[in-house]
Amino acid sequence: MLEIFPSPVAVGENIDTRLAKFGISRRAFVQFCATLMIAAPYALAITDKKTPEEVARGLGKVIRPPVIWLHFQDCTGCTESLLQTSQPDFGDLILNIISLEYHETLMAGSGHQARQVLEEAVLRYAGKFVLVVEGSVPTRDQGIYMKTAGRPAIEVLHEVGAKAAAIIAIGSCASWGGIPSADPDPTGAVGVADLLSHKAIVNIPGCPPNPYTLLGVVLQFAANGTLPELDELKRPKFAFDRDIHEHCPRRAHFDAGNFVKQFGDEGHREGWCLYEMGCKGPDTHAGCSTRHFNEIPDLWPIGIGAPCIGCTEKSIAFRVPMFQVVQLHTIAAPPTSYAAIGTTHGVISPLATGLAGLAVGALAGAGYVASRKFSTVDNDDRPPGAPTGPASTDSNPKASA
Ligand code: FSX
Ligand code: SF4
Ligand code: F3S
Repeated sequence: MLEIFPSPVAVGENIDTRLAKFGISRRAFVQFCATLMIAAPYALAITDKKTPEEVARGLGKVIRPPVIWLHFQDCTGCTESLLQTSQPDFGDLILNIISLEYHETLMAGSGHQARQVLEEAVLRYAGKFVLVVEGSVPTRDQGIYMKTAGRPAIEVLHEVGAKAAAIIAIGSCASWGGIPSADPDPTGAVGVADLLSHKAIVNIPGCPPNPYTLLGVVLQFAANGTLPELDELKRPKFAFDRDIHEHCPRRAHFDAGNFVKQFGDEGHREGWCLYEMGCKGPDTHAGCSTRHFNEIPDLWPIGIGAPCIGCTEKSIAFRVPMFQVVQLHTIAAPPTSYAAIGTTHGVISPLATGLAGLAVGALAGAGYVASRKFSTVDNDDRPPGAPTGPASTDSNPKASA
């Protein structure tokens, strides 16, 4: 962890007091902590506890962190993914765990009234609040593309950002431009880190990102004044240290050479690998394959049959064509030999021998698939019925179709 803040934020009431005041059940909070423990393992680092009840006891003592949330060029999907949880209590819970002082989409006020709320919050919590930025910032033509309360977005960001203790860029737009920065990038859209490089910034990319990653970072900061360890793109390692392909439920089909060729074909209906449809999973770091959205099993792009577009990668989403096949840089072929299978009693039954024969047959098949998968041989050269393999180049006829 990066020890960048001398002491935890210490303003306002703690989470337990707040939840009791608003009648939020202990059960809902414990359930929420259980989800958090899986999605953002930082919680264990904060409280050093092992069960959801223990984590809830530890987090309950944390002072609610003041958060100011600014919107720039975005679709509001980041906010939606935070609040549209499948458990009705969770939306309320989130708004009570953090102290959301200003949020343009959720607040009732507007115009001068809203502007005043922002100014007062910045003043009251100067040097203590977490600034969450959603959306990219237009930099072209003196900011004529976006103004709030008559002032260019870039000015507002500089003014509020200067007083923040830490800044979290939520979503790919705030991290490095996202959709608004796609070619031809009419507004000169950039991410927060491009404008406030001297500040402590955490990028949580994704379009939208996983909301539990945000909560994990905010609560860690509130609990002990630290930010999680980051990778070279300023993403928390706890959420972005693995690629999608590593834990993808369709990985067995990739290894076996079973690829969807067209949306709606038999392979697609059977849940085969989407690599040949342009899936960027092998080049994309994110936890989507193990931490699904809104607590609904299989609710993530590949889970519903869409290829990963690499939305958490600066150089992929909105840069590389959606159906272009990625080069395989780090994926090794399946092993050519396997550990011997023995029975626990040291006796090999005729049934086991039969199964072993089947397994060897299957492995020989897999070996054949592996050897074909990385070859440059055209699919037409393969024996009838043989599975196809990943492309050896990054060109895909679908991309130009
Ligand atoms: Fe961007 Fe957030 Fe994509 Fe949308 O607003 S990261 S367009 S999901 O929601 O900023
Ligand atoms: Fe999953 Fe995509 Fe990898 Fe196929 S290529 S196993 S769909 S991540
Ligand atoms: Fe984005 Fe790919 Fe996950 S498109 S949401 S990183 S599966």
